[in-house]
Amino acid sequence: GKVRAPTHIISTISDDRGEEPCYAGVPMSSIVEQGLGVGDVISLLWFKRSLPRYCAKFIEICIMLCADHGPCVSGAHNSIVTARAGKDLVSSLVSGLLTIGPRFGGAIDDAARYFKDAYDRGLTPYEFVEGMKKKGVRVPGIGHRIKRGDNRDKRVELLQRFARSNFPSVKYMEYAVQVETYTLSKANNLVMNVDGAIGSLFLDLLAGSGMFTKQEIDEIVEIGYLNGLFVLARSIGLIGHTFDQKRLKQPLYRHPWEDVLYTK
Ligand code: Q5B
Repeated sequence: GKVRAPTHIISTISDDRGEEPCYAGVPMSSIVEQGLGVGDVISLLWFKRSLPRYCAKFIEICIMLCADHGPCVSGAHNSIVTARAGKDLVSSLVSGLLTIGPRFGGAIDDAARYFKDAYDRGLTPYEFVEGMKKKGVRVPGIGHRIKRGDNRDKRVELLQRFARSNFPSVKYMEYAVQVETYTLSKANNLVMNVDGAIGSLFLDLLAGSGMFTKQEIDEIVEIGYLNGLFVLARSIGLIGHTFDQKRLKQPLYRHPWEDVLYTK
């Protein structure tokens, strides 16, 4: 019979060999004709399945709410400085993206990992937070440079409100809220941030939608899909900041001497 040479690449999410590209088996024309959105496209390309409309809508809300947070945050600052150094769009974009990590925007996966582990093991918020302190690990998804107990992050409220009205269960989010109540009793800056809200709510989406097995959920959390939401969303803002600087014909950035503490 015919012998197939072993392939060098295995791909399971998309196929462009037919008349039109398919995402997880769904032809592009069908995506457009059904009026699907970017949340549905992410469902197909990242999770390899069509998710219920409320899940796709939740993904879209995450993307919209994380698209930008002004020029002063790490990512936008880097993109602005790079654009002002005369670099191209891709260089300016990636220099901003490279700041996304455990402190800035890239705490979603760890928030999901730690909240899931603590909730599934039945830890009280006190046991969880104090256990993290003993290990010298900051609680991912908690804390913000400008948000406070009396000036909460509106994005967190909006995500929680959507989930409370649309998700079958919000048990991980409620646990994260209890953790926040405890951390706020320690310091006013230890609010739940957008990474913590998305991390805990995505656990609820995965567990409550009935679309994923327990093994699949563990794999998604272990691989770390969720920082991808912030990376994708913030790219919109970083591209905007790059265009803004170029439109404004801003000169090369140089940080003022007065704002540096020169010391020996
Ligand atoms: N402490 C976010 O810190 C920040 C603690 C904590 C226990 C914590 C910090 C943190 C975890 C990572 C995380 C996502 C670095 C943040 C984002 C997107 C953004 C950004 C924007 C956007 C802020 C003061 C005291 C110290 C610390 C203690 C702080 N956090 N203890 N668990 N999580 N969080 N990142 O204000 O005793 O004095 O030594 O790492 O979730 O990135 O808008 O700006 O859309 O762009 O610099 O929203 O919370 O506070 O470092 O001076 O700490 O609080 O140990 O205690 P800060 P620090 P002590 S959302």
